[in-house]
Amino acid sequence: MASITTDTRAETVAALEAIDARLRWLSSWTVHNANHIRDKRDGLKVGGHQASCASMTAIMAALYFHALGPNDKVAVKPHAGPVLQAIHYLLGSQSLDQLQRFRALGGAQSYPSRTKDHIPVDFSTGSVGLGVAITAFSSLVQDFLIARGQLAQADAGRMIALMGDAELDEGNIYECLIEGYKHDIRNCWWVVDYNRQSLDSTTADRMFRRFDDIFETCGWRVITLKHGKLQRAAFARPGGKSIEQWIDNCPNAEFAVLTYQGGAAWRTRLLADIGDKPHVKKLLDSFDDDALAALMTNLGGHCVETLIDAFDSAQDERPTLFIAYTVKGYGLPLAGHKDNHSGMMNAGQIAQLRTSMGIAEGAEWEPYGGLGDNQAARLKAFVDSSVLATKAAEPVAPAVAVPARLPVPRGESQSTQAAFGNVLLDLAKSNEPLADRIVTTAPDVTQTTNLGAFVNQRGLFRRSAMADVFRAAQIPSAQKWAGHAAGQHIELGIAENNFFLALTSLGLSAPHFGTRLIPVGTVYDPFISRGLDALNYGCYSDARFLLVGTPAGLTLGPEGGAHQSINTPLIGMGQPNLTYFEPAWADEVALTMRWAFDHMQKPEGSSVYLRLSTRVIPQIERTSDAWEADALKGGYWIHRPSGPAEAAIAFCGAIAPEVLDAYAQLAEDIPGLGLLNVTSPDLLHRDWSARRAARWTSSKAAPSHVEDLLSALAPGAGLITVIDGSPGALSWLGGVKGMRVSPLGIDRFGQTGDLPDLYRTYRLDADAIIDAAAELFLGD
Ligand SMILES: Cc1ncc(C[n+]2csc(CCOP(=O)(O)OP(=O)(O)O)c2C)c(N)n1
Ligand SMILES: [Mg+2]
Repeated sequence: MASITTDTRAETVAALEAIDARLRWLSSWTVHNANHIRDKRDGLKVGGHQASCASMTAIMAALYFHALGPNDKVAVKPHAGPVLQAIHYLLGSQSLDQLQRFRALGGAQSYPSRTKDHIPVDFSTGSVGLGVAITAFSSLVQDFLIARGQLAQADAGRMIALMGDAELDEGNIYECLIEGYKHDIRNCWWVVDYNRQSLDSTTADRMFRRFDDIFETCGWRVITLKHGKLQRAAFARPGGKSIEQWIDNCPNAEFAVLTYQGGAAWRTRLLADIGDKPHVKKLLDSFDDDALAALMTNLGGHCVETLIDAFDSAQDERPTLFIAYTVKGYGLPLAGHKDNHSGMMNAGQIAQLRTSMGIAEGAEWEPYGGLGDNQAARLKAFVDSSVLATKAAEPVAPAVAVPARLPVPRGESQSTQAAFGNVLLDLAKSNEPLADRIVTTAPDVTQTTNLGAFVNQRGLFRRSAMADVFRAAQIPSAQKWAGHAAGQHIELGIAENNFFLALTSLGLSAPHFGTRLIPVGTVYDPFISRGLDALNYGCYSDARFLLVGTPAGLTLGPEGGAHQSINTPLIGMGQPNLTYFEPAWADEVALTMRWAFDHMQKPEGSSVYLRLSTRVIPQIERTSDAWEADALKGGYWIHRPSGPAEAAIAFCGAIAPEVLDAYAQLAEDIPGLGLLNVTSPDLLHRDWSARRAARWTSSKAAPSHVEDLLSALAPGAGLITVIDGSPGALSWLGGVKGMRVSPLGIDRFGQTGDLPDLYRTYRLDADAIIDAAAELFLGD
């Protein structure tokens, strides 16, 4: 790109300007069609953001058709989704039908979606801030793969975020900057559409110069594109300096008002403020009103030449923030109006825009409409010869073999958390190909979640080697913390949001980079909530990872209420693309981990969440493997109901000893009492709902697993459900066959205490279970 000739440059600029205009038109028309032309059946607003799109069309034209390399990946500002759709429409990789169904079922999505859109989308966006930060973590994942020889340095690309300026208000941006600095990330660009407007209003002037400091402190280069070429030329003329200073000092809101009002208003205001300065009046007189409006809004982010120069100047690896000044709604009658975020052009305004582009009525969807034949052919050739047009589709990475069984950690008494650590340790010591692909990560809880042994075996990942200073000084420690390029643990600071974004990036390594990684992340179960939106984002992106929430529930007794997770079972059940298991014993841990490693790799699979505990409990004796198949479907009978089969206890996880104790006491009085171990409330419920839905959607009538299980009980039997968490995770079992339920669980904040005290206080001990059974049979 450096050795571009003057002629080629002029042609490139002309082509990019023409694309900019086309993108502005097509994105506006796509939104207009969905809101004003397509049939509306429900009276609801369809929505879309013409002003947010127009703010970015020049940036996207310059990026996609000039700067983009073959391996670059881009996260597009959610509200500029229609511009991305329009780009692919010009390329011929998006259909008219999809555009016409923008925001309709099965059509182009409101915000770019990896899983739902029909065009290539590198990163989903929507929840502002997350789509930006994910690019930093994907740069890290790219470096991880390069360091391990799984990606050639020459195949590295840039991870690019096109962001709205309001995204700079999201705290996750700064958390990610700090983490990125620690890991020395590279090949990352963030381009801010700096229109100084958010949804509600114009943004604070006070932040004008602060972003530079913040990013530079974190090792980023900051390139500000404030003025376009027209403005720079005017500033160089007599009187121009005064105009430049006036623009630099103009408050955001006032700039926006004048932009909306147009040329005459600009002139009146400039003359009033600086008309008495030398040469200013003469300079202003040399522009008519339209030209003056064009000059005053010729900011860097709308000037193709300024944009390509900026992109061309940042060709090294250093992470770079481009602050591109823009006008929200640029080129549209909505420009600058503070209410323009959801504002839309009316029929007259869009017709005027169409006419101004020379597009005939009825030819609105013509990709190159309004251009002469030659010009259209030249522009199409330019688009077709872009790097983007030849970009390869995402690779399909081969699966990593998963051993038929993972050995069960030994020990008569164990916790599920320790068993998890030991399964990983066994793998780390093995020669299994799976072990080489596992990448562990944790938000500063590596040791306390039992990842330490794996890390000791496989090392910390660092692009440049990092000595274990304590070890070198011969100070005894169980942790060997040397970092090197072959390390398999990515150590993160405490910010849980970063943790989930890192898992997302790692979990997209197969489609992004062609190498499947098996990410395993541990977090204190209650702090899942801290990163919940990022977890949802990862699942929506269909990233694949194993999430381990541990310790969980009241078993964190002495830590107190803020550390005891209560509603995570409901998160596990409610989160799409995440399958939740809560094993009770070590053999269930090994079984579900093996299942997870397999399931995470299946096209129709998902991420998996294990909710574990540090509570050491006696292990169950098995006489065969017969329980395993049912356990992987969500539950199995430890004691199958027999005889009259009038009651059963259904439980989940580390509360098993209290349940077994109560069972032993109750079995004498309730003949045939069943004992159901629910390994996954989530799978049981999903399967049951799917079967109910199937009554209307298909002929599949096979009973769900939970129906099969509960059919072992007599009609009208009673169920006692027990979980160290929200009782709602199991109480629904009563609805499956219309049984009475006594649900036990936690629905109040926890408090400090030892387990006997807490189980008694929260009614989870054997006595409570026996009382619950009595209540079922004796009534109130
Ligand atoms: C986490 C989150 N909160 C709120 C919203 C709703 N929302 C959508 S866009 C927006 C403001 C966008 O402003 P900016 O990023 O500056 O984009 P612009 O449209 O100005 O280009 C808000 C608050 C959202 N999408 N995500
Ligand atoms: Mg904005």
